[in-house]
Amino acid sequence: MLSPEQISFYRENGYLLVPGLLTSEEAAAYRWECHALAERLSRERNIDATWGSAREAAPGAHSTVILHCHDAQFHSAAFTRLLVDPRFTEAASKLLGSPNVQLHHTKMFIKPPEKGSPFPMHQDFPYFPHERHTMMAAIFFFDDGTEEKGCVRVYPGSHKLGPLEHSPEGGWHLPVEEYPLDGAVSCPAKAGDALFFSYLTIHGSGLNTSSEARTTLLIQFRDPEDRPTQDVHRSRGQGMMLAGIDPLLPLTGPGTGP
Ligand SMILES: O=C(O)CCC(=O)C(=O)O
Repeated sequence: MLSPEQISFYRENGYLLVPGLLTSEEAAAYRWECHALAERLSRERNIDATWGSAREAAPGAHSTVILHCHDAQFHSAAFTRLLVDPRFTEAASKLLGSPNVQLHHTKMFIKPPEKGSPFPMHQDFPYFPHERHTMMAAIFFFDDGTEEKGCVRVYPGSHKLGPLEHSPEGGWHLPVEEYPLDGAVSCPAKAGDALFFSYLTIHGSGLNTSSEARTTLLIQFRDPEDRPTQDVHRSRGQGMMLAGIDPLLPLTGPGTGP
């Protein structure tokens, strides 16, 4: 359960690190699932998802890699269980301010040792704009996300700025001179922690220069009554209810026909 102080911190700053949402044993089991998945996928194709703009944003980022899998719950049931884990859905519901929590998509990321790619600072808004801006992310850390491993960084309170203009080149990102990685607040995390943030919160992350991988799953979710303003970023499983109900579905969706 989140405390009133944690909820008001989130409202004020646009992000919240929840320590120990999973046990270290659970985090280790999810970490194993992620690495096994990356290995299966890498046998078939290149799963590097380094942004073109990341190569300009961080010195030394020219030959870096970030292993990625979208919609991880379609590859392993372990992730399906995490999506509906009440420790996650209760926190998500409290921060959304709605009993109803709807899945948008998931992304697994592994920043490999010594060469894990950074993410330039950005809002997630331009990727999937919505009417009421309820969209949020929770990043689960399955091993420690230290500064050296390229932890997530945020500009606290930036969610109050509203949608900002981004450059679409090499991944939607903000001007590097205006929003440098170094100017943001680091959010180091331990295995089992979860970092929640609004899709308007300016965030990014640094290079992994350590000798260990950084392994995470990002769950993107929203209030189901908040509708997209553009038909973009459709994902498998999008619309699945993680908590509560979808009050709009009886009007528009499956189950309404003969
Ligand atoms: O995992 C990270 O370091 C940041 C991920 C991110 O910024 C994103 O997926 O939008």
